[in-house]
Amino acid sequence: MVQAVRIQKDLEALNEFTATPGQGTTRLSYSPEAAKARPFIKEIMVKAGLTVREDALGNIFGRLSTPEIDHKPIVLVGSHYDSVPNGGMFDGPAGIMAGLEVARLFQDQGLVPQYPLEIVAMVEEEGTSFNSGLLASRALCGFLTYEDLQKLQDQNGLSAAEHIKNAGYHPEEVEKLAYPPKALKAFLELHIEQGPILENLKKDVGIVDVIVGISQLQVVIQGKAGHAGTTPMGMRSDALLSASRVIAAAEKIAIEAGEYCVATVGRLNVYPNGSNVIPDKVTFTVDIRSKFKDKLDAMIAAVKASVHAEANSDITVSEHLTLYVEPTELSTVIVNNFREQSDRLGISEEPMVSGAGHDAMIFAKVTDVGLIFVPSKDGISHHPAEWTDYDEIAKGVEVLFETVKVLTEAKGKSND
Ligand code: HGY
Ligand code: MN
Ligand code: MN
Repeated sequence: MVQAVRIQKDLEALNEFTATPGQGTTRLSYSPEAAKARPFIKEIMVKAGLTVREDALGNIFGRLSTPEIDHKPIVLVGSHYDSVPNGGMFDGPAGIMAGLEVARLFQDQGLVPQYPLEIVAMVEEEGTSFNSGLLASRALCGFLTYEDLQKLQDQNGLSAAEHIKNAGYHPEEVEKLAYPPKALKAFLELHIEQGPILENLKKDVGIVDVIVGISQLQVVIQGKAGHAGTTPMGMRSDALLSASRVIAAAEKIAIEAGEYCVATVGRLNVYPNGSNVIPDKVTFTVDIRSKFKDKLDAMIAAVKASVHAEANSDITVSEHLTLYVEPTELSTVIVNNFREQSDRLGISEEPMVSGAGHDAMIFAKVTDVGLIFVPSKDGISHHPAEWTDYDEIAKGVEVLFETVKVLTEAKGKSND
């Protein structure tokens, strides 16, 4: 029987590793908080009967297997342990602890998988560090190169590769991390919904069939600094004014694109950032998403056009995509299994589109993928008030556990 209290204990303990205690969870990849979290994650994986390894990026794997089945494709279950700044304690960790609880249930019930079961805690899903999320899953699925890590930069211009190296890991080995083709039988992720639907409909779990397409556009606008008092309005090349027109345009573009289309400017830096200095340079991100590929592409093109419309003899602009993942349909085999298990267990379920991006959308390019949501209180996420009751997580774990048993063709020790 799923034990919510074990999930609660692990989540509360992991949440101790935050740079902003009392102001939500801030655990960026390769931060001191992440470094403290790793031994804890490894320890609870070992206690759950798993064989633990860590890869060159700091992804942590717990494996339940036997020599007879070691060569067979893996059922991988997990999520990420990095966060957004001042985020919530469930976004990512709920999926890792769900996987761990499944492993403990195998241990409690003496279940022996006929396909290896791996629980994974992944780095850098959020993209907070280098404006390019889903980093671990892209590496594990073979879509990330060392060159990519050398090109991605943090806000101070330090490359992702240098960050990873400074944390004691090996970015130069990133291309060796990918699971070989067919090495995965399935990838399953439990995640908080991060929206209000399940709570409003009073449903226990969401079974995701589509994840919206997600993109991150990095924009740089270069103007000319000047004195705020002595420079006449007609003689300015104000980078922030240009950026503000692009930001307003992005909102209009998304509203006009209709349902399941969104655009967000969440990160913006102004240089030199003096209250009496005309902004010289502005860098900002535009997060553009849609359930429909054609609308996603059209919105990206329209936002890019609004950036270039700001260029003139005194203003230069540049933009490039740091992330682009098409809308992703998830495996009907696993969606149906989740539904069958939920119905059999008397757990109410709702078919859902995910407006949030997840590692699941990358794994869906190489294997069958299932994503199961549990409710978010008031639909809040990426915020300290993010909350999901542990009993609600436990219901999602019950469904996950049954599906993992099916996919691993688990047998009781008794009926060998
Ligand atoms: O941004 C997202 O959709 C996810 O929370 N990384
Ligand atoms: Mn997440
Ligand atoms: Mn998130």
